[in-house]
Amino acid sequence: MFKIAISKGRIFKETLPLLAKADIFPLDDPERSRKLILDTNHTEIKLVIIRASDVPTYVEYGAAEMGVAGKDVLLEQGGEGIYEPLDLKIARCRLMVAGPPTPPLRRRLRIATKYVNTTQRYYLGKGEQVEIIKLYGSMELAPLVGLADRIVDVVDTGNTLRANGLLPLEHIADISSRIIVNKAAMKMRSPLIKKLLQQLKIAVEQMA
Ligand code: PRT
Ligand code: MG
Repeated sequence: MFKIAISKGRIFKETLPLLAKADIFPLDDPERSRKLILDTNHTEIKLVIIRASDVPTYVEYGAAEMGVAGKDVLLEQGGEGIYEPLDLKIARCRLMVAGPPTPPLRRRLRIATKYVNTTQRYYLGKGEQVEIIKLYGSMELAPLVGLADRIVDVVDTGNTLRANGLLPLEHIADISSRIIVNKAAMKMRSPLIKKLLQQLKIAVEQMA
């Protein structure tokens, strides 16, 4: 069996046309089905449907040979023990510092984010001491209720920031989704992986 780990939602939707160009078609729709392992038109290839932030873990441990993960998730988790051979250029967004137009409440900035490690690294690089508060979602709320002065989150259209009276302040990184591959699988399943990567690379170039 060859498992490709992928999250449902935007990454799944945007990966589907690329997989199609590599002649991989899932036989179920993860938005409708409750199945976590989806069959494809190739009996040996399955799609494993998991949380976006769990994809690198499955691939690192070899529970999936390949995966699709946002660069934001890879930056946060270190991306150690896995290869990152191809940028799919999908699910693009920017990792940003955002906050209200008003000056911060505290002298030492308090930052709410689910990207704790990336935020730590970013402010260390700037030589700025900050306090980081770990949240699991809806970061935009934190400055509105005085929990934090700033947030670090991914921004696409900026509509969510605007709707909550927040401004994008600093750009940390451009984000897109990457193909990741288990290191042992890269050797053991090399012919299949090479073929898939070649087909996906052509698909990405055609989409550009
Ligand atoms: O939802 P869950 O907690 O399971 O995980 P997740 O939120 O990480 O998964 P998902 O599917 O929402 O996102 C998967 C990946 O998509 C992320 O890891 C990013 O690499 C990428 N991506 C691209 C985004 C966005 N664009 C994006 N806009 N992920 C999240 N958002 C959020 C953003 O934070 C904001 O709150 O969507 C909201 C709307 O964005 P605006 O700027 O268009 O209003
Ligand atoms: Mg989400």
